[in-house]
Amino acid sequence: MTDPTSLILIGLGANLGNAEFASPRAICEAAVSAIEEAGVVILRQSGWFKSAPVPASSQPWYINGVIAVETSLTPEPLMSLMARIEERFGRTRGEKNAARTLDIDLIAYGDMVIGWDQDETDGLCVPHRRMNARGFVLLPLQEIAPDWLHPVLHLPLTQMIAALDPSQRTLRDD
Ligand code: PH2
Ligand code: MG
Ligand code: MG
Repeated sequence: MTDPTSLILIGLGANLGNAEFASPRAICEAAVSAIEEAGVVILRQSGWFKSAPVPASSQPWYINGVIAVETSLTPEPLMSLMARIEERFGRTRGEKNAARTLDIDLIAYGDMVIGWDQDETDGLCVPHRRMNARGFVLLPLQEIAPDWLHPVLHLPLTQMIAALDPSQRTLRDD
């Protein structure tokens, strides 16, 4: 098994449909295919989860999932590819945390640490700055890489999941 700390991890989320796909889940599934068609190899894919919006709001619940991939793209070009796929699925950028047709986040790039010493709003940050406090990332990730360790916080998934705020509701979308 690949060393879990060497995995490139991508999170997907959506809570709106678009003209082509009625449901956020269909968008997320199509987004995984689009990532694959772009030449990125999908090594592992979690199940889909439904999760209450964080922070709590009256927005629709999200569909979330995590994939582990193999690619020769370094973080910046991989992020650009993800942004292009978001746009193709109708993503528009409005307010922070606004409802969206598709969000693709780089959760981790092996044990690489980038941007943690910079202001939150500046540029690329891996591991994703708030992934340790998001059930909709941690629970799918636990399915595909249960032994993953946070390269900055040095915490295992079990510990980050145990520390989640109880308001974070993340359920399998079977
Ligand atoms: N993404 C956000 C903000 N809030 N909440 C849930 N449940 N799932 C998300 O993917 C999500 C969110 C910003 O990217
Ligand atoms: Mg996000
Ligand atoms: Mg994003």
